[in-house]
Amino acid sequence: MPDLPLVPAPAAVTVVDAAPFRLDAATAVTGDAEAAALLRALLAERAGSPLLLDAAGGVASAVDLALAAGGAPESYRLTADAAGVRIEGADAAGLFYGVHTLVQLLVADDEGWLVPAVEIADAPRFTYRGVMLDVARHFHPVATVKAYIDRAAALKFNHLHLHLSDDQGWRLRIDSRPLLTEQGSRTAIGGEPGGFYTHDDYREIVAHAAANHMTVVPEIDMPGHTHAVTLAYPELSEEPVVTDEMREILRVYGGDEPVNGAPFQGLAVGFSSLRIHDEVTYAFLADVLGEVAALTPGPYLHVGGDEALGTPADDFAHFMARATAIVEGLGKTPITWHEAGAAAGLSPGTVGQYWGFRTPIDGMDDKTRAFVARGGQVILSPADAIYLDMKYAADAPLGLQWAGIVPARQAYEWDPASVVDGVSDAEILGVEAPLWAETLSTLADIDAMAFPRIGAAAEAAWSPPLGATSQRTWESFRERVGGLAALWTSRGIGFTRLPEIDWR
Ligand code: TNX
Repeated sequence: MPDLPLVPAPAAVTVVDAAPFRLDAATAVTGDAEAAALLRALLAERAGSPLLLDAAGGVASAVDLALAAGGAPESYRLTADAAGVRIEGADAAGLFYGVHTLVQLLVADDEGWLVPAVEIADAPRFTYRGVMLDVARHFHPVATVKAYIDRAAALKFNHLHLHLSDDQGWRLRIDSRPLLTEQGSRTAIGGEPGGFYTHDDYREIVAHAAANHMTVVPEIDMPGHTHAVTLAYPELSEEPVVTDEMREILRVYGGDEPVNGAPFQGLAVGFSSLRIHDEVTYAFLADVLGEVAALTPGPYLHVGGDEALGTPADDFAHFMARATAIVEGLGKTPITWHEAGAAAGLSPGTVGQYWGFRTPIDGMDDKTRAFVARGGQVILSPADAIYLDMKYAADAPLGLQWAGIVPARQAYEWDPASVVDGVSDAEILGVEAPLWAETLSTLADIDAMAFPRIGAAAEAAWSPPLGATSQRTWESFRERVGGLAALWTSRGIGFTRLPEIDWR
């Protein structure tokens, strides 16, 4: 019998040799009202019509949803047998995750819907489980972001990192610096239309995330990746530093060389920089970061720091030290990409996000350990495993391949504690799967790249280490994730039917 189609794999699952639970119009939901409403909505979506008790029918059985003190944060227990289903959540998030697990368990037979007899005890490995969406290279409207939140939350991700600014566009209205969006948001890669979020749009995203137990992590990427600023406040920017390598990328993928004051619609990275030794730059940071912090209830503010290729190392260090100090002064915890680990003077406690390979090269591991030495933790996003924009096959129509082709098995078979020596569970805040949007214009594009490999990232973030349970093997994963095809289809998710997966 195949493993139950649960992704991410729970900490402990016991299949009980007993009759299943039958769920139908005579099944009542009792207990926590919020979780009950979620369950009704998810079951109706799965079944195509309301599935649970309507007031007219008599009650034959129940799904009981309860908060129960004592478990680890976000944990839950689920038991099902012929008599009923009970989910106990340690907190509201745990109950939410238990409900999503129940929906994954649902199977159809000739007479209706069944839940196999099981006992599940589940809790996350890491507290930070993130997905990142790039809304700068291509702008993605609020509805798309909300849809991605729904998809990620169902896989037990609890942070949404929004990459809000880059060379190609500035995507969040800043009232104190209105030209950023008035001038800097109009276009996207390939001449496609741009866009930006108003404060109300952003609040709507934050609220939708919160309703799905997700925290928004806004990123303003600096000092590189800031060409869009030149459209609005040219006095803040250096002249572009364009290398032969960048010219080659522009030749292959299309796009003109960057010129300050003109929109950049190509794909090259690393040519732009804010002015490091000019105080107007730090007044700008105080305005922008102050406003972003005020709009953001979550504890983190990401200030980028990747690929500042034209910025001398000392200047880069000076800038990142000041940027992280500003974030600290706003009462938030700074996050930066791993390059900033090398910056002496970085604010202690800054979280480092590792985007190197499963096997580090070029001192990426030293830079990453430096965050820990300063009292910070690390988020792991190894590019050749969980960069969801990497092509899954050489002939994939979308995606990039600078970190190689990443089949689902490669996305799955790595362990967060084995990437950087000296960075294991205690030093790891969590795992995040970025989705860069150079080649992705629509929700259908996002789905096609993210699914199914997002499931592998979910397991790295939530489930026990590889091999620690019988489910944490590639063979089990390819069966379990394949068993989610019908659920994903009912939710409108346009996943890619990778031949590696055992789709059912
Ligand atoms: C690298 S990794 C980037 C992004 C690109 C991405 C494409 C990192 C922090 N920066 O600027 O969009 O590769 O995969």
